[in-house]
Amino acid sequence: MKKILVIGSTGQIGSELTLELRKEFGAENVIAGIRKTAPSPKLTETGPCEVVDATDRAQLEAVVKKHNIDAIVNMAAILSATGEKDPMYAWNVNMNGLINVLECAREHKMAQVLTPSSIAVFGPGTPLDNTPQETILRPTTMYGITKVAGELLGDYYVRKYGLDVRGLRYPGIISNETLPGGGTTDYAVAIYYDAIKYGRYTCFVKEDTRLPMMYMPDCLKATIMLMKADFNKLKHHSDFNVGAMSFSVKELAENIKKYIPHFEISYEPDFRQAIADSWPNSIDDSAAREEWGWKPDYDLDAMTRDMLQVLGEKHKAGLI
Ligand code: AKB
Repeated sequence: MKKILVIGSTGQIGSELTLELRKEFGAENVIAGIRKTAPSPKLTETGPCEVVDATDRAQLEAVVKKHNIDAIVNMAAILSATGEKDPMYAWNVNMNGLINVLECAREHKMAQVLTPSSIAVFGPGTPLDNTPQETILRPTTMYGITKVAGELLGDYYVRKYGLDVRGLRYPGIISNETLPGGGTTDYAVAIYYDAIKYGRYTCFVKEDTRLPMMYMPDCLKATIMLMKADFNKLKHHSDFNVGAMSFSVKELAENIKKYIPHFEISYEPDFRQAIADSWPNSIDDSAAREEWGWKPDYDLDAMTRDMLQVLGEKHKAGLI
């Protein structure tokens, strides 16, 4: 890979992944694809930026030609909760954006496309504990439907055209740089911000809701490990389960209380409860471990200590 375009560079994962890829592959070789008119200086000052909306094929094509792009990381997606409010919007961005990326990569004979999937591919009927790599995929959200279709499309382009397409099923991702938006797992980020700012949090899912989660440094590590993995050693392509930790909201709140004893939590479940209930408690990521050596670094306690320290400093500095 010589020139990488990251679509969705201003999102929760995209914003940190773009900077990490610049360290890994050279700042001038990683083009931040942005949609916002005012992206953060961290993106604009550390390497090239271009306005790219993946649903606009002509615009994507122009950026690819201008920078001789030979790999695309497609981080643009409408997540589960926003997708339930506007299913056609989710379909348009997640499906039409992806097919444009795949077609563009095929026509330009690109070296690689990385397009993430999610635990949202699972649904009722999927085993909830240690959910296997190969299992029932019958999601009930539009986001999940687009992610299953995306996995199938990715594998189709590998088989039919020999295009190197890779993807991993992200669990809920927790980070302290850019806020997530429109996901069901967002509570696991918001709880830390509110613990620091107000000492209390009202959660939109019940206390016994348990989901697979991952801290951002592990998410970046997994994504880059998969991008660098030897294609010939991969038996799977677009659908790797990746795990790190799994906890209930109650366990998360208790862990935060260890460091902020006055922290209080209350519960007001909304429509996102049904989405969370349709997703696994924990997942089996042995295929990722076997095929490209996946191993996470962070557990719940290590993540909490880091989150509270970073957000505590940002709060003192008036940044949050
Ligand atoms: C969401 O909650 O929609 C996302 C996801 C699990 O893919 N964070």
